[in-house]
Amino acid sequence: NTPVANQSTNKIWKLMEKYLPNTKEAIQSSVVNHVEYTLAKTRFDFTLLHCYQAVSHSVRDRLIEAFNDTYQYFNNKDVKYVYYLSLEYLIGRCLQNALVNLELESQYKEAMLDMGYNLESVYEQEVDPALGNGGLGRLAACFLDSMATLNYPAWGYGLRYSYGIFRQQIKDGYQVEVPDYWLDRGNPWEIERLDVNFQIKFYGAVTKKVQDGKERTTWEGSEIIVARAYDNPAPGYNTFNTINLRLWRSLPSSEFDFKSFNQGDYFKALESRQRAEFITSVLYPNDSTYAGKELRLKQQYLLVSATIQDAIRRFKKKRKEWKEWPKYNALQLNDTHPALAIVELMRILIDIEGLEYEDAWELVYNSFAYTNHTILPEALEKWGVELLGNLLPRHLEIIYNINHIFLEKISRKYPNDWRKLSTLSLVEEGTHKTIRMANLSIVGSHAVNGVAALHSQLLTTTLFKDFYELRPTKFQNKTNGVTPRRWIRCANPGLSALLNDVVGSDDWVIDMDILKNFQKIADDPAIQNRWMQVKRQNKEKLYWWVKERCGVDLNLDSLFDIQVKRIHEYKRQLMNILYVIRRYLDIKKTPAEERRKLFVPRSIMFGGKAAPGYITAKRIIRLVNAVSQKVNNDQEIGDLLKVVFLPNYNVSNAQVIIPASELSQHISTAGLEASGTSNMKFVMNGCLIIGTMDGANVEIAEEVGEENMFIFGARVEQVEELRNKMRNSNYRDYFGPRLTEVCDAISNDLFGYKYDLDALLDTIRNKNDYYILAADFESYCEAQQRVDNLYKNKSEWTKKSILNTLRSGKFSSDRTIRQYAEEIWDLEPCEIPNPSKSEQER
Ligand code: AZC
Repeated sequence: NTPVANQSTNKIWKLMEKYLPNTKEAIQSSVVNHVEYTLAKTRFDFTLLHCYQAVSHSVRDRLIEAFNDTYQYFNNKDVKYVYYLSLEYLIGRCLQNALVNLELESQYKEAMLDMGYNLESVYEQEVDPALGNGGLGRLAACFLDSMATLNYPAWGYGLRYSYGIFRQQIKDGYQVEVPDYWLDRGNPWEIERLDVNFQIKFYGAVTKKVQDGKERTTWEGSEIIVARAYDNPAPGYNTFNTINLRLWRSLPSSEFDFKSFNQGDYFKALESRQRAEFITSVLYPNDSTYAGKELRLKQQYLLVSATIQDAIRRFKKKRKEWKEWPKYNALQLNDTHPALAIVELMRILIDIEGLEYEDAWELVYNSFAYTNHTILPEALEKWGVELLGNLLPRHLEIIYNINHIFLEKISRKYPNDWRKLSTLSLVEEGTHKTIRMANLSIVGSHAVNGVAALHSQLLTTTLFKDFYELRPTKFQNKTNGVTPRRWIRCANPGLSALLNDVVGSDDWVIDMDILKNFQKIADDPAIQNRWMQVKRQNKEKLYWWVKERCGVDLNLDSLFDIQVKRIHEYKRQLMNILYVIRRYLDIKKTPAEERRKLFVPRSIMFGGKAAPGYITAKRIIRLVNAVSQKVNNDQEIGDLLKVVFLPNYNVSNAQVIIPASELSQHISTAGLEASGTSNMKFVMNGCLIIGTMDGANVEIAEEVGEENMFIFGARVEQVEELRNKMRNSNYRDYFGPRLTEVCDAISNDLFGYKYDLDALLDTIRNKNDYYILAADFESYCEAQQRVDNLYKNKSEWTKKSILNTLRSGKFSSDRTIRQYAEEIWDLEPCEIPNPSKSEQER
């Protein structure tokens, strides 16, 4: 007997009404249920990994309740959504973050301890999903946390790569890349949506026909695949709101290669299915150079097309009129990687929905906004017209159309100004004609922003100067931020407890600005002592981490001095390691009995991945390891200086490294680091910065005070002049004696690897020093001397450390996201009632 539909759904709803209880017994029984029924494990073959999986499933059940309620609520309230489009998300481990944000960490700790498990070691079982390269991907993850915490109706959209960024191993001092198949133990956090699939087309032909006196264009793709949704709940803190990171996976479509199949070529047919799966197989491991490969373009289009189709479906369910689109949808482009979304929405509106071109453009323009993350020319995406036109013929046509109309306006405004026309054009002419994705993103967006004040200013005066002059009001700044939930509350429990005591509550976790009110504690000796104890415990944790992975015994009393970030010439890890050599030579020259008086013991650590094809970056890693080997084994030096390369820098390692660090290096050539975000994490964790006036360092100096940092080096305005000066001289003139001695030591084979290292030095010799390392070297050495001097005074150092944390409020991503919501997205928060706070049923 089939039940009457209504009756059966009513019954289901009744049964679903209750939320899972969070008593110790309820938590334990839910974990045990998952052990038995989800994992099908017995007590005889049960490991710590299974424990992690069962706990995660139990936490996920709770996330799902919040997650479903959140979108149901948004839907009922008929809110405006923001869609955050990004090819990268470095979300890091999920278990602890979910427990902290659901405010269930202590309950789970107790429940697990009672069953004989230490929750900390359960956390360690989780793989770190690394679906991004660096700053841009981690920023997207911090933004999700803030959007959920601030109750904004938001969706994150990205790709579910099977292989994240490679795992870095160090063999013989060289970087070796190992594929990161992160899904091999399953992923308890994701929800596969078997019923959310969209068709994605590639290649094929465009046809035009006249219908009712109107030209109609259609595009038939010749390769059709499917994008399937995988949902990843992102819980807010101190709220029941939980939002979704929807990641697309490519799959073959059901209409797979029938021709081969019917011709009896079974294996050829299967091969074409596998090609479809390959699209979301691997993340491109380039941080700041653009790949130019067809597969990458396919990835970008897949994200864009599936996301736009999903957003349109959601919009249409409410049966709104098209003109209401911008009122209900904001789309944010995380760099130009998803810029084709502009064109895809145009295509659907014109070709499928039948809108007039101008009407479609208005909807697109008013809903899109674009964030730029770098002014490095090698990172700017330019797709070859041939490649693009072959893969997406209709999109190329639309781009030409957009450009045509745009350039017509320009030539009316600036008659005969060919320079303007050619720089503003979406098309770069030449033997190899390309489409400039940044120009497309600017023209198609109502707002364009940089990621720190200095960077945004440079955009309007250099890279996008002509666009700025055309429409100054379009350009904005949104200084980056990081989430204090992951970067203090999860990563630094000792500091969190201390801040709770100082503030008298944990309100700072959602309102970092209140820390400013407690600055007088910086002078309090009792607080200073506790502060030092917390740092010491964090240093001990890193000590063991380093001992286990690098086999080096660090001196816990030494200054922990750290530079962790992608390896790039503009970030100048090379300057750091050359200074380390300088220090080494100076110590050696000093009589043994005076060394400890003159030099503060230091443990200098480097970490970061080099793009696999970036030879100079790889040589920098080689140099660090060569120096490390020499210095660490020099009996004369002992624990006065240790140098370590920390392998495989990623989010979960950062959570150990950052809280343990005392000095952190952000020493890019002025003007080249758009913002930096780890600088913010270090400051929050009471770490002093040695840095240039670049990116967000400038604003950090404004907030914490230059006197609480070690600022050095040329300012942006001086860089070009210094380069010119170099062009007219021999490197022996602009190197100065201290740097010359260091380079000579390397060339004289003090560290071995002469071939590699000489090639590396050539990047700064012979007028090549584009990153003005030599010009900044002396001032860097002086700043390092100031570091030593201050470290000798523990109380002064600690005072500055405390002030760094208390004055870091601006750099919470909550502040950043509020600004995006108010100044770009025009988005209101929508908080769903919290059942745990009001005993209600669903
Ligand atoms: C980075 C910038 O290099 C970094 O300065 C910034 O903090 C970060 O974005 C977040 O805005 N850029 C990238 O990771 N990648 C590209 C292509 O810019």
